[in-house]
Amino acid sequence: MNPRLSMCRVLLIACAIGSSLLAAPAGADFGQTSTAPINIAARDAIDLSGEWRYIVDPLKTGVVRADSSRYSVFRDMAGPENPIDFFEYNFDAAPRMMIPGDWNGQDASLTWYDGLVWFRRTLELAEVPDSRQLLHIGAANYKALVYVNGEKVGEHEGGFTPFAFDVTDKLVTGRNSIVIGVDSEHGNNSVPTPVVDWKNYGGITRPVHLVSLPDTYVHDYFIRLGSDGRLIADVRLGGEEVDGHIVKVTVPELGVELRGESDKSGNASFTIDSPDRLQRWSPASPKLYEVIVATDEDEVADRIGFRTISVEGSDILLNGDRIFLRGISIHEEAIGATPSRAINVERARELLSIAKQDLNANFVRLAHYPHTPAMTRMADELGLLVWSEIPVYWDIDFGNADTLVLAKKMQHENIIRDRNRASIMFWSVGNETPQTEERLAFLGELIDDVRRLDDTRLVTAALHNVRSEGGVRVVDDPLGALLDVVAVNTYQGWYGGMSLERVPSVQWRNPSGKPFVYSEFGAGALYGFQDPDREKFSEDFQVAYYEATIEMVKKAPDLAGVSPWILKDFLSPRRMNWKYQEYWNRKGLISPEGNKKAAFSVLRDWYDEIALQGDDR
Ligand code: GCB
Repeated sequence: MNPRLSMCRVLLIACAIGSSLLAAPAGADFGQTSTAPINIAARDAIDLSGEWRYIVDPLKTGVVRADSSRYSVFRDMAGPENPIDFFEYNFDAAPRMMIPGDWNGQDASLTWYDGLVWFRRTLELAEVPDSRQLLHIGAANYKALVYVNGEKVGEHEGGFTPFAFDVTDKLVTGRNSIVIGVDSEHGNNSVPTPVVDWKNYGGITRPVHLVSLPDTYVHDYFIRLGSDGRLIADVRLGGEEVDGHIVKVTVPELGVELRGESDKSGNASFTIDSPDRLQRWSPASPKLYEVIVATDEDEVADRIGFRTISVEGSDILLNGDRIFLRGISIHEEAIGATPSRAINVERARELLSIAKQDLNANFVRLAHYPHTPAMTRMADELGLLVWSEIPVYWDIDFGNADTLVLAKKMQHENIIRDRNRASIMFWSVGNETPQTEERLAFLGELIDDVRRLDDTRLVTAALHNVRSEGGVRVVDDPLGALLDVVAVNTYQGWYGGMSLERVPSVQWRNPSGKPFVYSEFGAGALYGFQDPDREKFSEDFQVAYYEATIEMVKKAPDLAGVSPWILKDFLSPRRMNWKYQEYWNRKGLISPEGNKKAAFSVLRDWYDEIALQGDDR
């Protein structure tokens, strides 16, 4: 046996994780002040997926008249057993829709509905469980009000991250009513604001579970290679009396068994030399290991890959070797003429396989908000590096302290949920934000938080403030100084008057000396529209655009990768040109139904060429 491994078998003394953001969750309100336990799919849980009754409440009467039994939808009282004169709602008579799912694609009258919908699911319990019960919601866009048996258990703001509430003392033997009011409306202080270039799908878009947990349980963990290549495991317990529990982290295939005791805050930390036979994760070889995190009362199994990510000058290094990112941007929207926001494992495999196999990509930008764990886990499995982003998009209310709290919370929830995913390379703090002092201070705080929560990945943001100096495009947004990687979106030849002939000769300068990525470029094309004269929106134009832009980007100094915009056409109400768009942003390389446009192979050919040069590690 490897002597280092045998050393791993000794009892290791636990130490605190030591971050204020990782406050002990004992008895916490998971919704607003902390994060939900991670890796719900691996827990003992009742999956509440399936048909839920729904009531559309356009005037938000259930909220405005919450004190009236006639109107308080969330109480779910309408029925013969409650004989008041009458109720203004009745779940038993209401239509049903599938959860997880957005309402827009399931009820034609709700295609563009933006407002409040109440959902109800009943649950028969033969007896009240004697263990701790958490109601866990993968995501609900945008605000959620959660009730169990008529009592409010909490609320959550933010459409793309998980939240959970302890409902142990709300459950009863027999029939239980779970009501979730979801309001998709955004305001000027929300993140994002109402003005975005994608469809604002409403509803409970990710799974809902009733999770059974022991009194003291594994709340979250972060198991990774540190920048020095050592194996680090931080475990945090939640629940009661978190002090003094045996905590074990095992990686059976590597013979690693770490054992320690939790401290007063429920934290246990371990660091060991990596076993020699550890195979590192990479796009070319996406090796995942079974990892088991256990205490004397709880056990959670995960599949985790190990790799290092760093920067050296203008290069991005994966496992110490330079990598060029052959990427593509993706929205969370399924393939199909009436798409859905709800992406399950099959849909994730479908989208990401097109990127990995058909396009020969090694990188995906999951724009512009945290995608479902089905996507990030699939990226782990298929071998795709990931850009993960929060919806700090365009001009949000950067001067508003509450908006900052909200953005921090979203980022915190996203990072805690996904920081065990080897695929994630970048945490992005925003997209195309204005160059102001307020924005710099706001994003500066988010960047500090990322570094506190995860020092094993790179911080970036998609910039768009570019200065022209003697015809050269200079990317010197002051935000670049705070980032590890400078990324920029560019649409010359599509927006603005520049002809495609000029595009290849456009020069760029990146004064930061840091790695430089084109986080977007693209042009619209209606699948099947051919035009030798290359009218905009023809496939021929898109081909010429990609050829010209690839020529331009190839010459960019310090180029570390690209993620053109975008894999698939996606719905966006801003796209109202009925000749070509019909509410679709047509910059996809595939049509809504998944048909490849001609430009797909232009990008694929370039990626094949790069991969042949040996940049695929
Ligand atoms: C951008 C935005 C992206 C839009 C895209 C477009 O710069 O980041 O969200 O969808 O341009 O198509 O205009």
